[in-house]
Amino acid sequence: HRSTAGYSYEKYNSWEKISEWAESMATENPTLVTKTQIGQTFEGRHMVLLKLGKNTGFAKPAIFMDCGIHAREWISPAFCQWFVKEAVTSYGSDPAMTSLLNNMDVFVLPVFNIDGYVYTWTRDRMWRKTRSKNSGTTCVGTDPNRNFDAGWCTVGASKQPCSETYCGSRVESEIEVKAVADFIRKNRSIIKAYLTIHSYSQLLLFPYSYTTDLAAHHSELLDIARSASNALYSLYGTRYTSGPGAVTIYPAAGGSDDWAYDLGIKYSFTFELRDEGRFGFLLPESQIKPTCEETMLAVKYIATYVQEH
Ligand code: ING
Ligand code: ZN
Repeated sequence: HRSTAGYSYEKYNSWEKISEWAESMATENPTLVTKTQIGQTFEGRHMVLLKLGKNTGFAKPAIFMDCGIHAREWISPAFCQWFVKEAVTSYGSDPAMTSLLNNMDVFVLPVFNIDGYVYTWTRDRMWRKTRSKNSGTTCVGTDPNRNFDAGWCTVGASKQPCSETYCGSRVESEIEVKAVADFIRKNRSIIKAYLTIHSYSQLLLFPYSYTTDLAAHHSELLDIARSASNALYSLYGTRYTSGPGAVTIYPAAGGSDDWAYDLGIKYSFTFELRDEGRFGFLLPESQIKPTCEETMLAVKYIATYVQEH
């Protein structure tokens, strides 16, 4: 009897709920939503990926968006769920969403670090990393956003397994990171944009974070980020800062956006959603709706831009 009717987009949902929701989304919207698996987590959970887009019978350019790389950033998976809901409910009535899904596919990974997310629900609300075992220590987990092949472990990352920013034993040591990287590599010719959703700090970041060198497309990316932030601001006046990661937040190597950019995906952005620290990772459920509504405007701005370029 599983159905998405009555699903709570304004609450934080457990992985069990999200996983059943993803299944129902696909079965209830067969012409718009396809569910696939890109791999398994360290603890054996299926990594669910939703492909949103009107079936045209030919390959379309695509956008890849992931949520929940970091376990405790609960507003992030909430946004991916919100985005999928908005896609299926506004397709056919909202011109921007209709055009987007007619002309492109949007791959949505609702929770990247599922084992970590489950751990924040059951054991430690402030857990950040994966839940993989490390040899020679009882400390668990690697920071998945330090585990990508982008200046790996050179700056803003630690070689100590007990650190919150442990870069892992090698590039893509994390099975979840390998699954995402493999999927993006396999689809690199069609993926035009990579969006990764974190919290918190209200930032719209783009490469680079592993170096203070400016990206080749710095001014275009800055223009897009500023315009997307303006769109977001227009709804509730929430202020975002835009810029390259290294100088806007802190230098950090091994991040997914830098890796995607160096792979050739020009439109690569990291969102840091609400708030600025009052509640931090413990953003109240009352803020899910406004946060997701305003973030939709920024994501749709970027998606429309990418569609037109
Ligand atoms: N912030 C990101 C982090 O992984 C970041 C910032 C973005 C680093 C892009 C590297 C690349 O630390 C949070 N809140 O996780
Ligand atoms: Zn994060």
